[in-house]
Amino acid sequence: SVTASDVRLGMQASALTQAVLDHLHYSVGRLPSVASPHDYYRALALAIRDRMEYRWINTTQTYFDLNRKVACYLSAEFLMGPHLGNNLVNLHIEQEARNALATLGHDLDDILACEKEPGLGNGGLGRLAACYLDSLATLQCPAVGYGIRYEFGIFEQEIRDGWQTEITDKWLRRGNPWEIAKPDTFYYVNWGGHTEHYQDEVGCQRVRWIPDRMVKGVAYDTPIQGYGVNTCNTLRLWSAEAVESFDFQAFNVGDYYQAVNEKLVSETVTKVLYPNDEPASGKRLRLAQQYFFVTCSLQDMLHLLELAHAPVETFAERFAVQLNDTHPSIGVAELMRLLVDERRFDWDAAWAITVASFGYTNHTLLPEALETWPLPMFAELLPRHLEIIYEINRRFLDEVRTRFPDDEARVARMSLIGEEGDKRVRMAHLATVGSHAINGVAALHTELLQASILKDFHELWPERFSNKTNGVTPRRFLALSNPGLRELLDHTLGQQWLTEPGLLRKLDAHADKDAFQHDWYAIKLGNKQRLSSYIHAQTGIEIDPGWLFDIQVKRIHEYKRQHLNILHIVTMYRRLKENPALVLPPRAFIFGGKAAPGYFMAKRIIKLINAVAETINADPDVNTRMKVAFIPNFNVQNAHLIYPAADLSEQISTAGKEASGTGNMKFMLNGALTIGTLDGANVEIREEVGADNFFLFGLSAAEVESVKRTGYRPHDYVAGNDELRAVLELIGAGHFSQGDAEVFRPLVDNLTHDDPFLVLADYAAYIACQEQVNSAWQDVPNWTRMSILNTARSGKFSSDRAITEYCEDIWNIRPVTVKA
Ligand code: DL6
Repeated sequence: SVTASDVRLGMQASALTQAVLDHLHYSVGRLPSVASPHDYYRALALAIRDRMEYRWINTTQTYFDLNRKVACYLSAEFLMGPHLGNNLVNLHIEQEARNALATLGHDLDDILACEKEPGLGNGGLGRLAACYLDSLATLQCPAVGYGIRYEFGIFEQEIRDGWQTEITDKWLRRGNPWEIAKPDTFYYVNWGGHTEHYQDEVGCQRVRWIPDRMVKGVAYDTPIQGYGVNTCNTLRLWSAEAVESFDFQAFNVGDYYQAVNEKLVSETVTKVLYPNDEPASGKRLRLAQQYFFVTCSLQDMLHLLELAHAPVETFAERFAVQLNDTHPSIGVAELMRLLVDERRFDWDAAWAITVASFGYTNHTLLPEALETWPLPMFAELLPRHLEIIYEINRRFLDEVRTRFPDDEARVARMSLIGEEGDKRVRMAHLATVGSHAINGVAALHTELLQASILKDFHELWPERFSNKTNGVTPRRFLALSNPGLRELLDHTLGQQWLTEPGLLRKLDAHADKDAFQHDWYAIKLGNKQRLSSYIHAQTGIEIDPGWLFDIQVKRIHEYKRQHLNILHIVTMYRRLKENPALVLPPRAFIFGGKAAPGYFMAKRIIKLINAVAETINADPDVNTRMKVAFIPNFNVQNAHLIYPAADLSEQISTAGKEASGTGNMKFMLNGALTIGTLDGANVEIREEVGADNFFLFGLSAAEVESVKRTGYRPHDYVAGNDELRAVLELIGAGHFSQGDAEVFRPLVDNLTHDDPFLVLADYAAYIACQEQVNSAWQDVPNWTRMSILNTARSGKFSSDRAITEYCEDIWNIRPVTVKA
């Protein structure tokens, strides 16, 4: 029999069955006989949350009692993916949940499919933050993720007539069982107004900010369960609400509608996630969002210090505050304001605390993605912060002048205020100057960072720079999403590989064994069957699971070069049309990814993929040997089906442009071979797996720079390569667009006249490399062997390794055991 306490906490199937029935009754309010799968989803989610809540409270209590230093990961994006499946894995109760639901007449997989994932991120940067939270909890490290509870996350993508259309992501429409609203945990956030300088009672010059608008940031907490441990950390997301007193004021003077309007305006702050990949300037609301979540988070830390009766002077001993890109970098000025203006610290003491607390991770070198804010806009929204930034800059540039006398060009380059064109605040400089540790996200990226955009800073403070190569969590991206492979690994290695991914290396010894290869191949085939059914259901396209699955899923961007992939596809299409007897192993070219809504070229690339797909898939001359599919709405949920099904992972960005990539790691972990350039973490992937097990092509980052310096003329490549010319002509002439020669003209013209990402320069090498792929694929045992070696050597790319490095080198955070 199931006791009352079992209903909340029991891990056996019988207790879970009872817990689901209880929640169906008391929380969802539905009779089991009429409850929908979604009702069961909610009931099971609430039952699982109960089990985490117990660990969550213990964890919070343990950190508080022990006064341990906490990592505070500040990120404007957390792309968490569906929670339920992951929590079942981390609590080790998948099978029990499956049995419990079966007793109630439901299949766990159908129930998991009901979850609407919180898409509170654009891509790699937000998903990295989510992997890091998983690792922090699994490694039992005290940590909080701080971010924004967007009402609408990343848009949902539908493909209509081959074009991307954006649909509002109403992820909260049916509620969110994973979060707990904390209406009593809130902070005020001010905007606008002006500042006043005054002398305090002891004769010190002080500044007071007189804002003219105010909103409230309210906490919503989500538990983050570690794998196989009692640690359950917190993701705290802030939601904007109108301040009641403001409403009442208007109400009292009789303007009820103004009061309601005030409320609407206040709450727009957290309405919607901005797409990245668009020029990062000029978006006032975005700066407001950044300040909003950063001040709430810093005020929360100060409040926690107060609760612990710890002096503010110990801030940096209690909190390691990591800036996930420049989005939270206004935190540097805000902590100074909180300490100097509100806590009356003197400047130097406040600055020492600030720099000791912050670390900054850079995620991009692309100039258009580097955040700068026009001074007038900044001054209007955050007048006091602008004054603080001027003062930080004045002191910092004095230091630069002392170290590098008579070098005013250097001073101008390093200033926090950019003076080329309209004056702007350079957020990457603010983040760098305000942090004791600055890192890139892959070895090559860190090198380039130190040699390019932060070169002067690296010369000034070399000791502050380090590399932290990204990582991904093997719990979500293998155990949860590839259950077949998980079982084989558990059986071969024992379950410890999930927390000690170095153990995967032991697979090396099995890579040549026939029986093992046979099992491996069968699992991959099963995964391909699964994906094939999904693609059929989503697009109507039928793909034979026995074909080579060649997959490129990621944001659509010119630097990621989905169009290079398309040029290869069209090349093969032409060859097959011209020579029907050509021997070509059948291949499915699979794409997925969203384009920023305002990104003209990226949206045209999606249209091109779909147009080429339509022509090829309908052509009996070729469709027995090649097919093309674009999976709509790439997200974490369908990523679970995609990565495990790949034979070939396309990582073909222009060298020097992809900071790291993490999709490349997820594919590798699931046994895909990579075709790629020497870019981002590809370099390290190739080092780990060995050059023989990686398809390398293309210019290196140094060669890309040198080609650009000496004057790149894409037209020369067209003139020198008949096949390339024919491929571009075919696309340009409207062969894939029913004769419409206009639709792809901008793409073809851009490639032949400008080609900023050197697609044409790498074309020939890419085609040649794909021929190597074809011959390798035909040797099934050897391909399977290479696939096994990819998984075997992927251990380095676990987010546990990355987080351990952050904890040891930057944060000085140590694990804490939370008792049961
Ligand atoms: O570090 C996570 C991820 C990298 O793997 C990608 O290579 C990089 O493009 C991405 N960067 C961004 C930048 N967004 N902004 N700003 O998403 O970060």
